[in-house]
Amino acid sequence: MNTLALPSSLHITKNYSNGAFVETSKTFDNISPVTGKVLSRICEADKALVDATVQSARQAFNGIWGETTVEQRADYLLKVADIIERRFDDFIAAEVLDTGRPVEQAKKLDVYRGIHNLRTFAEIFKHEYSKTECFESHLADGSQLLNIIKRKPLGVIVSISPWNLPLLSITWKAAPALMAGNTIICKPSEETPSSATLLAEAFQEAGVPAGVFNVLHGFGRDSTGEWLTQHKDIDAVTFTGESGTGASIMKTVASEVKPVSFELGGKNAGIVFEDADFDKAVEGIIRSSFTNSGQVCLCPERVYVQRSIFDKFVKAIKEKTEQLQIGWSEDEKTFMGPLISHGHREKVLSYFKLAVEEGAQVVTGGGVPTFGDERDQGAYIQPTIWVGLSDDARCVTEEVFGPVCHIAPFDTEEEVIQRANNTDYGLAGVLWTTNLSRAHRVAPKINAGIVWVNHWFARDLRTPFGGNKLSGIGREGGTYSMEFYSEPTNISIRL
Ligand code: NAD
Ligand code: 6OD
Repeated sequence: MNTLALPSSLHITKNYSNGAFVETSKTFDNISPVTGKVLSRICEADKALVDATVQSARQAFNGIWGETTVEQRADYLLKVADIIERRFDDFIAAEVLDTGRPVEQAKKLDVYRGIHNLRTFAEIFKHEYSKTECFESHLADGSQLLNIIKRKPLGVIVSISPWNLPLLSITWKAAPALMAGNTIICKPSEETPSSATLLAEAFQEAGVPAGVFNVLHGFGRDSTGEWLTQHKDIDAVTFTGESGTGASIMKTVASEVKPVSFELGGKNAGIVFEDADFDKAVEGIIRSSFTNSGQVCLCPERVYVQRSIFDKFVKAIKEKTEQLQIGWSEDEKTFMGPLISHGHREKVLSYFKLAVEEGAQVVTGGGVPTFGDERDQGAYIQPTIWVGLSDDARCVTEEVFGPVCHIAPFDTEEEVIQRANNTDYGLAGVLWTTNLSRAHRVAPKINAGIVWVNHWFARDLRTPFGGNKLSGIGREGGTYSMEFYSEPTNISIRL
């Protein structure tokens, strides 16, 4: 059973605007995906609060935050990171109760990365942000110019984030945005509001000036998300979520030509060559397809296995998948919790049905587990493996965002590269091979923002992160984030 409890300040989860926690009259329920019970009530920001928050973020940008040095901003973020570390258990409770994920995952991935994002961007920007370029020009009349290129922040940033990795996503955006000197308004997903308000508590305790970091709760369309992105006085939008939502936000900001950074959906390919370390590849594909109940944009939902090892691979992955423990977050043996919501489970179950209609053979899973306790009111689902679908089946081309993978045989390197790239998405690829030349040859030919060889999801935060095609626009990470959250100005001086 889960014994974790939300900190009492989150029983009514408030917005954080202009340095104060704000209650609104309209609230919605935060539902546990483990038991279906109400965890807390969330205050939805109304239009007036959106306006007031944008105004205070603008004032802070033009005033107190605009006066800070990059070193002072780093000190603030490092204090916030220390506070998260001190309140580690509260952050774990918030993240685990909202999502139903295993506590072990929240410790090693979510809350760990929340802290690491703040510290890493503080350090990178301290070293990189104040670097200037200089060009000397010699004009025809014999005079000279000195051109100094300085970075400046964009202004008020709106960050809209999804429910799958809540604290990781919000800190991944807020840390570089603030380090560049912007102010930010974060709208977390309506499904996972708790860790965002807890983060606001950390910003308040760290003494970050009012208006610099804000959290507004609510939904997308006809609610906080849309009101924020439609607002005339914001300067840029950084968004993580579905490709379709990205397309709507792009239309919303088009008339004002606002810059966007988009991290969107994926339909990633995993490729297992016959020379792979077999056991590691089986474990690796299971981990990459089913971690977080398959709710990671980087999960491979399409797996191609070289024909000579195909049958053996399918047999082994079936056996191991059936041993995975699905259950309580606090049980150390739990590998997989529930999906985020009953609504999302309906969507994933509709793909289970569709796969069979499209001719799939279900290797394992395909249904809902039963427990005989209150978890039966949760949003649990079985990890599911299909074979036998054609490459153009909807289950092989559309993002399901659940614990699913389709496994298909392939014969040659050229063929599998072509099939892996035959997608509207371009986020990630995973290769399993012990042949170094093959790894070097194949990896750059996969049309994706990141290709992992013999591992998955380990990230160096200095590297670029993002996707091609329907998977996004732009790259963030290290100095790539600096490129989005600031712009160069040329100061041209006649000597
Ligand atoms: P979603 O697009 O439904 O929602 C994301 C956020 O957008 C939420 O906060 C939501 O309230 C808000 N929103 C929805 N409609 C809006 C609108 N019209 N205007 C403004 N805001 C709006 O996505 P989700 O279901 O929360 O997350 C799952 C999706 O996110 C998957 O497609 C996954 O692949 C993708 N994702 C991508 C990455 C990446 O780095 N590429 C990372 C995580 C998740
Ligand atoms: O690792 C990251 O920095 C990152 N943004 C991961 C996103 C995962 C998507 O589900």
